Amino acid sequence: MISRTTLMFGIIIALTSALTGVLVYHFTENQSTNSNQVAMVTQVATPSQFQGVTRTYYIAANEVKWNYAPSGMNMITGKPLATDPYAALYTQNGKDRIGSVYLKCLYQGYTDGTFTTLQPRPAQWEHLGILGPVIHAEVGDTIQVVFKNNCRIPVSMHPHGVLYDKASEGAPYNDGIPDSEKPGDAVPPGGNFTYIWYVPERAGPGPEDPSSILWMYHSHVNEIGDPNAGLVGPIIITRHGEANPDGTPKGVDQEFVTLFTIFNETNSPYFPYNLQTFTGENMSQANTTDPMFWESNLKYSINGYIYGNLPGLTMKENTHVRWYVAGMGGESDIHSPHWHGNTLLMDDKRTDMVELLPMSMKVLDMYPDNVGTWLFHCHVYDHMEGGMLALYTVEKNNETQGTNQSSSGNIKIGLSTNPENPTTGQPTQLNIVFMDNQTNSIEEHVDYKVTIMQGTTQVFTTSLLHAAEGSITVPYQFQNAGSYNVVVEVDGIYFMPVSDTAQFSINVG
Ligand SMILES: [Cu+2]
Repeated sequence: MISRTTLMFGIIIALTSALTGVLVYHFTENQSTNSNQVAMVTQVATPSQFQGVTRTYYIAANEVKWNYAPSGMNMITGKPLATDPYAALYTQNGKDRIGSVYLKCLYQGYTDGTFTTLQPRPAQWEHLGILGPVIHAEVGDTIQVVFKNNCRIPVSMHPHGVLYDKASEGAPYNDGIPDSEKPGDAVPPGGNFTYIWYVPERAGPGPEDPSSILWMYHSHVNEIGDPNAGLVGPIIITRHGEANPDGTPKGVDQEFVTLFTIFNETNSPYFPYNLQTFTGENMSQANTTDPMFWESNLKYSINGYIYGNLPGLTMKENTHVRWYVAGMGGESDIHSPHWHGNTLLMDDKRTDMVELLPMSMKVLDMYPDNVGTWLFHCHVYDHMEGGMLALYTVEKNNETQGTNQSSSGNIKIGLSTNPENPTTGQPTQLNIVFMDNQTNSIEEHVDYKVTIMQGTTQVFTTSLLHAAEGSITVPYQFQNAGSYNVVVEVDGIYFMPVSDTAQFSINVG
């Protein structure tokens, strides 16, 4: 009998040899114009085979008063920060302390190039906190960032991973190209620039990666000062053919991006301003050579929040949750994010923690099965003391009422609906997840069929379909109120015949 691994290996070899003939790059001339009125003709490699869409993002660097602990509470202990001896050092304002509020320069999204209306941040991205907007793209796309600098310092946008030419690299150094040809390297206060980044195959997931991967962008004019001012954000690239229209990966119910970094406010270009503004009129008590003063300006943060103040890490049980985690900073920035309560898969291996070095970018998949509010924190002792802690919540998925009638016990099938309580006349999404019954990990390459019954009447059925990623979404609009049965029949796993059936009852209001 052919093993699953052998079979998969054969498929990968077949796919690889099929693809190698396809990946031909050619050089085209691209006219990129920036609003500093410098028209440039640049030579960049663009993939000829993937002609995706151009995704335009409007992003400005804005000066923002940022509060690392807006609740005033240590949400992990439930006590006020002021009464917590460790937390008070990092959060309490006084004659000799800045406290928890600092002026920073942050990337913020806008609705258009007039930069008058901030792009509202939807609830599922509230957790981004201090990070700039997520830039989503699919392999084959082009990313265009219309950028404006509203800060008092020169800044840039330097991306990791994606393909750029010298004009769009956003990092000044002695590379033999005159500065006049690289206006994106340092956008002056009040200036603007349009960055063009390409997304060829080599900017997307590798063969062993999940369907989407993380890159970061950050300002690179003052390479240490700018990120400490807060200029950092995420890029998510989805494999060609595996993206939703908005660039997010198909079959992933929710994405979370978390950056673990110790913001060193004494290295921020705004430090003199913050010292003067927040420590009182004459700063007479602030001893900048005192090690404790220096320590008080280190913010052991996750997305710019400390001591459990990070909001919005909320998800439903038995859904496909993708975590992107990154590190940034100096030699103290060795972080080990640890999730209590649930486990994750990374590189097909099971874990509940991940190792981060400065600018590590990692992707983990979680299928939360454990309802509750759980700790999510860096496992380095002194980072915990400094407040590198958050909470995440797994909510009960009321619609997961599955009675798995699997005959062979090969596969576990989960169902949830969106909205949670379907009503007639409103489109409903049935989210179905296939899991391996033994390992509780995602089951890939499932052949399945979905049927919806009302009583003995079949009201909907699909043909035999294939789920490569182990989770699928079936849209359906219920016509009548009442009780329905959703029947999921599995016909094959990894191209081998398997027979399993699961039934779920749904009440439609
Ligand atoms: Cu840490």
